[in-house]
Amino acid sequence: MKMMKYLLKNGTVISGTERKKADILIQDEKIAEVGENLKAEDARVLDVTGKLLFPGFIDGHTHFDLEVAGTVTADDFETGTKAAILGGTTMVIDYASQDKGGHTLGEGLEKWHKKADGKCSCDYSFHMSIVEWNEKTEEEIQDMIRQGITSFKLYMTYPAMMVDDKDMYKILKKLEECGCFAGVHCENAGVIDALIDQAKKEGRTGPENHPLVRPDTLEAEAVHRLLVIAREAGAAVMVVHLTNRKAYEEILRARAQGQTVYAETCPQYLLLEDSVYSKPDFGGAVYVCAPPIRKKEDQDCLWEALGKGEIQTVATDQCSFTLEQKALGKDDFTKIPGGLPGVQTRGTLLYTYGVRAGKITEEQMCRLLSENAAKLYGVYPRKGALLPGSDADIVVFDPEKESVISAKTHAYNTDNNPFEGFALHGGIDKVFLRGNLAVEDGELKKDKLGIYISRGKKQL
Ligand code: DUC
Ligand code: ZN
Repeated sequence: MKMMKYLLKNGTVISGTERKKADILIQDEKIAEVGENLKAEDARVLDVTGKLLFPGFIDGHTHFDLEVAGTVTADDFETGTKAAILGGTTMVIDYASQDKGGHTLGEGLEKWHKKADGKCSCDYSFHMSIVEWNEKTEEEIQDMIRQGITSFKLYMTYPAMMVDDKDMYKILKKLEECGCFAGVHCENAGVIDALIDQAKKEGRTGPENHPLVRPDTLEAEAVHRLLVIAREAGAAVMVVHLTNRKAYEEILRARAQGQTVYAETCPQYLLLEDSVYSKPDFGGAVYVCAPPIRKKEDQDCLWEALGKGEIQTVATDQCSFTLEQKALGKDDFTKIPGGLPGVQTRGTLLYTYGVRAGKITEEQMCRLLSENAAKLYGVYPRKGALLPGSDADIVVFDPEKESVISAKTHAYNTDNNPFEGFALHGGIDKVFLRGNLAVEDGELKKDKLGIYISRGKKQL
């Protein structure tokens, strides 16, 4: 079917390095031209005066349709990617996983394709979580690369997923040899288990104990250990969902020694404080995620790091549950399924509390939400850029639109939102997905247009 041609007139085009007034001509799935005074008689002209035009946001960390603690996330690829595109995210990279017990990466990938295919309203790809390392897994890395998977995930916590230091070293080394890298969940599993045992012995069962058994020091220790192992392996590595100053300082220390270390953080670590875990009536359960939400001084540190360009991406770790699901841990906080929704409001929160607050610039926002992820995950400049030839994934952002986040109006399949009541100053006006006007006036006009994106090697 012939696609509509669009001409976006008089917008402000944002890249990672500049903002400029320009028109954008969209033809088929691609950006055909970017420049002043563009004309195209057969195009639908949209006046975007006063609007910011960002490359479609990329969320490099989501968990849709994932089994956690005996239940499955409330949002699957269908509802999750609808929420994503309504928030300006035109591509998600979800975590596929190998299963423990002699299973292959290939099986894991197939399982995730089945979960996602035909259901997505934004484009998608997968990272592959490696939970078991043997000769077969090692051989499969090249298969993964051939199938467009160039980034991997390793866990230093969670018994069903974690790898030990020996395998960590071997995996990081192999990935580096192949031009790939891993994002690593850094928390010290053993000491966390000991602190949980202690809490249980003392009869402490509520969600306020969650941050106490997963302190910042145990994240920092794992980051330190990871970076020592990565140094020995000569491998670049990424720390995902970085939450606190002590862990951040470990990254700076390793970088000062010449290591390549990428870092990701998430809005919940930038905007929420650990007092949320003490909300009455089991209210703290909504915020249970790992690593936990930290203190104000950690937020300040993360914002400062974003401003200095020391953190490369802001993703979400989207992993949503209903209150009923959270109540699985009513009598035992360790049974509360961990995770929060976030994929819909990453851009608007970062604009409101980052750009408007003077903590980051619009160009930095572009890098943090789109350009850096595109480069790291091997899809630049097809994604992450508004250049001739790029996919026409475009967020038309209204800097003056105001709203308030609420579970009553959000698109997630959940009845809770950790950012409930947060005022937004800046909102999504329109979203194009590969040349299709998918979101207009806050509504999804075209759904399930998302396709699997095969990725290349990193360029950052
Ligand atoms: N942390 C969570 O809270 N949920 C999903 C995975 C993770 O790392
Ligand atoms: Zn995660």
